[in-house]
Amino acid sequence: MTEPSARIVKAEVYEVAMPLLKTFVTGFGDTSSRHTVLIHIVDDDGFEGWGEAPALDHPFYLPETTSTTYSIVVEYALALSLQATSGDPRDVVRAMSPIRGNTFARAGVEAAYWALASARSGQPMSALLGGSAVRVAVGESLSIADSMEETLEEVALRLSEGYRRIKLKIRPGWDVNVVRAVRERFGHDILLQVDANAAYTLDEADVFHALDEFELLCIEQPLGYDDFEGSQALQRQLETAICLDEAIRSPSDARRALDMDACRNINVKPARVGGLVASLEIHDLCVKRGIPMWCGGMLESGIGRSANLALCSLPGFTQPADMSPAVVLYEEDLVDPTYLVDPEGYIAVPQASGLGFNVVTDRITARTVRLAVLDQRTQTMREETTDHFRI
Ligand code: OSB
Ligand code: MG
Repeated sequence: MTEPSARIVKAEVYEVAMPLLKTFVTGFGDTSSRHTVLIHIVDDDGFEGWGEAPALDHPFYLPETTSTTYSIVVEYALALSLQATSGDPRDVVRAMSPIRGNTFARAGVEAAYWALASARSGQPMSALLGGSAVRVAVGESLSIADSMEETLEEVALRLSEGYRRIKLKIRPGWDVNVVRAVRERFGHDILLQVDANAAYTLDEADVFHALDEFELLCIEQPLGYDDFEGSQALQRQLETAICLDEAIRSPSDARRALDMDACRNINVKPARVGGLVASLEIHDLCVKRGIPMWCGGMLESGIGRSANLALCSLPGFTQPADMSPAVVLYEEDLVDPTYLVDPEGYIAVPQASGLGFNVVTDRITARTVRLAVLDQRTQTMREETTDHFRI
């Protein structure tokens, strides 16, 4: 086994355009343009790590955007990571801890160090995190469609492809009707849940009382993105577990939500909660308290999905993950071969060390709209590309 630390001699931060095959429509609005942030580090033994900081372009899901994330990574997170006492990801987390919020930026940098640590140790990332599952059950997160028929067709398609759970995005006017239609067509044997993306207020609790009759796995983020008290009041009125997504942005948020019974299910997205170390903390908390948990997604490329897959190999991840493959979302992935859902509805956890996927640097270069690189002499980041065009 190679020593866990070496000096970082190359660091790059990319903003990359990833055109979606179709607009992602949710309770927070439409996502038609998608740019993501990639972090690439190389050490003096030639080992490398890739990480993704998958904030959305706009501030409608959470405050962070692609631009703010890129800036925080370039101006603060990478610089702090370089001051870590070792390349151990836990030291890197500590070094970046002065940064408040900006969870996506910290998570992306941290992920690159996990991939690097995995490459150096020769062990898969899942094993470094303490996971052992070799495959992950996957569900589809269905965008709000133009018609009910379109939704029913897509549910039928995904079920026939093996997906193990369906998540319907809902918003006022597209909620009880779509859940009823799916239950009527596909029955009660399929695992079904909804995600409101914070589109309702407590005044609209009637909708959730109606949804309570449909044996849903959970109702994800029904109320405001930071409304713990509202969620607690609503959870008291419902049989169905409320799952919090947007509201949980740190392990302490998770503890607070569970202590006050604001939710009985948690969607863990490493990027949203501030990284893999934070995700492990939430995992352990949920296991201790018997709270069901699953891994959400941020429409990551294969680079970001790799870290999510490694995390999902831990035993607490008992419900199917949001992990639609890149072929469903994008023209092409940034890794090749890309990850796919098998006929039983599982994605294989990469068993190779490092990222576990082959990164296609030509595709990244072709899609780059901004790039900053580390100047070794001054230990500062230098902007290489300044044409801020948007594809
Ligand atoms: O609320 O879970 C969400 C994607 C972007 C932003 C928010 C959400 C989502 C998804 C996950 O639904 C879809 C995926 O990554 O496959
Ligand atoms: Mg969600």
